[in-house]
Amino acid sequence: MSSQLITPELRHWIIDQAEAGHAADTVLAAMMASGWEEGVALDALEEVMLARAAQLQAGAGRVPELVSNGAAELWVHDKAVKVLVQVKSPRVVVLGDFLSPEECQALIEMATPRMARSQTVVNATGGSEVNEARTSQGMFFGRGENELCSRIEARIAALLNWPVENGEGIQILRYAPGAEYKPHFDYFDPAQPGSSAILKRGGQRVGTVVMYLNTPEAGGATTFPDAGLDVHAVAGQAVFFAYGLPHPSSKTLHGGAPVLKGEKWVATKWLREQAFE
Ligand code: PD2
Ligand code: ZN
Repeated sequence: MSSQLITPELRHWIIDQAEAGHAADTVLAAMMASGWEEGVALDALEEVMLARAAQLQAGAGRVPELVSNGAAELWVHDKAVKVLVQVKSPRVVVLGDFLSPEECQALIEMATPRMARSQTVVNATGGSEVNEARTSQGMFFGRGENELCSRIEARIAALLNWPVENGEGIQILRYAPGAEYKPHFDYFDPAQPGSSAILKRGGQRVGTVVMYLNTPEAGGATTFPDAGLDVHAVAGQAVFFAYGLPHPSSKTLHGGAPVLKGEKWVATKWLREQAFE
């Protein structure tokens, strides 16, 4: 079996079937019903499941992943969303029209009275504190706090085939001119003593969606130094990235570059391995 025949969509579909508890026979029958020749389908099944077993043994869990039919525009829950750029390693997807102009504006308006200097989680203790690496202001909505948050959460869940319950509440950040978020990883460093307390609630973070609520006049890109990638902040667009292992080898080091002119507003959604209650 040439792995070139196994598209990422097929690979995910096979893994999803297995994880949903369907027997190999049932999956094979479904593949044959959609036109696969038996021997080829069997080889593909075996190859995907062996690779998956090796991945799990290496400690990598399931991660959120774009549900795609390969089209440049996808219908996601309640909205047409554009797939603008995809990077395989690190896994990064840039999306267009992810939020409507009205949704961006409403998030900014609802967040404005609740903004305070951003804090970051202190991995050593599990607490949080103001951090010089993060000169933005921010607030958190509770998950499902209002109809708009629920709608966006459902859209993200559908986009990435990831349960709404495994998501943290949406965070809003505002960067004034000169403000930045220095490069960091979003996962919790398992080696830090404070991480075990954080991980009890929902497990590791495995994916991030940063949604841009406005277009700064200059600066403010989300940078991925290990991938040589800068994603410009454009109102309504979003960048999704996933990290199967909480390790720098995920190449998901990323930062918010200084805003040079105007301000920058983003909404961030972090996705956990398990239900975040
Ligand atoms: O605002 C950004 O571009 C940005 C960059 C890096 C946001 C985050 N990280 C985050 O919220 O984790
Ligand atoms: Zn981040």
